[in-house]
Amino acid sequence: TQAQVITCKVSLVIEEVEVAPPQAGEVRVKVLFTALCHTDAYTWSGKDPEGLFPCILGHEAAGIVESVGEGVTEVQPGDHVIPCYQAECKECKFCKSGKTNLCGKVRLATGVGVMLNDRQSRFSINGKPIYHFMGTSTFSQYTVVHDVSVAKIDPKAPLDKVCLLGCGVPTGLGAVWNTAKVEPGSIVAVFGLGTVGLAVAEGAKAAGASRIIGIDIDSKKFDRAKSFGVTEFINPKDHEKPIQQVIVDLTDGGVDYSFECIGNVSVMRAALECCHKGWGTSVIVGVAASGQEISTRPFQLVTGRVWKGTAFGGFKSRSQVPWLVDKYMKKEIKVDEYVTHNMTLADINKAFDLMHDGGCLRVVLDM
Ligand code: NAD
Ligand code: AHE
Ligand code: ZN
Repeated sequence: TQAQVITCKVSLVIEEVEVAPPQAGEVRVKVLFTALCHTDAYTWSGKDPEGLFPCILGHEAAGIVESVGEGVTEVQPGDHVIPCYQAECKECKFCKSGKTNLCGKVRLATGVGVMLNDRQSRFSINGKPIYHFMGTSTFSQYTVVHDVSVAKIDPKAPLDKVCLLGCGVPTGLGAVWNTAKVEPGSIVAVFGLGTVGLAVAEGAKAAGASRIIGIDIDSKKFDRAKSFGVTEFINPKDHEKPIQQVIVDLTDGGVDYSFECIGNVSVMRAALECCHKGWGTSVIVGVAASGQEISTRPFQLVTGRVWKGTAFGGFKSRSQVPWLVDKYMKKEIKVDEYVTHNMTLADINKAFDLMHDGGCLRVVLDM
């Protein structure tokens, strides 16, 4: 018989890496703390069409500027910063549009794991390049990022906590505040009660939502979700009817806003279809694997439902991450509550294993 392909597990390896000095428009950052986000696991799984290996993953972090390249004016060595995978140059067509937080300046380079200047990587092992990831590569004690991809923050903010403001928490809050613009009194459904889904619930509560329905296939998620604002829970496994029908029946015709925070295209469909006829809006937050596509009957949109998506919650990174840090310092948004585990870089493989545990939200690695 012919030998078959074998699917098996591999570990991330910890290697000595050479990190080149920052070139013009670049910043070298000493990463002090980094958290793991499910997007790192997604790219590592091989399902990300932009995944290029070997690379250094990681994009939810905080650190201190070590050195800057020529022409960098907005940060200097010693500044406390959060790397931003969604850049903000303030000059490109996207940044000037007033319609999006996406930035065009460095995205083509970051999508292929290199820096804009010379289309090369700043990481190498024995002269062999190692690719960057999302323009951040924070699973490294030092990284080089574009100056448009770094937000200077209050030096008093605890870096072991505010590293979370590099991705998951802003994504959930911003999906509600910037993308959906949830109004007081709204009925909201949140699919997936991980960090992103809980931040959606937190944002919806702050926006004055009257009901926040949390949907997860892991009932262990429910208790904790109450303190983030979820008012009712549904486990689709407890129902024979499609989950969208269960929700429509519970809400007199559907919710005003729904958020898919999983990355599952069938759930994305359910999230759209549980929205109220005429106005219900569904926001896709989860990242689905390469080759996956969404579908629904066009009639769902013809009859007024709206399908949207969000990247980094629509926040303009360099302008608004410092504002989010200030809100955390004033105790206006939660951050500590999303950190369930603290480990060191040496334990990164254990940290990835923990992400599959129902009790885990964010693991923060001390670098
Ligand atoms: P997570 O794994 O912690 O949370 C996902 C939750 O979904 C878990 O609680 C899991 O039990 C639940 N779940 C899984 N399948 C389900 C199903 N069929 N029905 C209901 N619940 C189900 O992940 P996270 O870190 O919160 O990230 C969520 C998603 O958001 C990921 O896809 C991540 O890549 C994506 N993400 C997107 C952005 C963005 O800018 N758009 C930013 C950050 C993360
Ligand atoms: N490379 C992936 C896309 C992944 C994706 O959608 N990333 C989100 C951020 S996830 C953070 O945890 C995002 O911001 N997307 C907009 C952008 O410019 O990348 C794929 O599937 O191709
Ligand atoms: Zn992320």
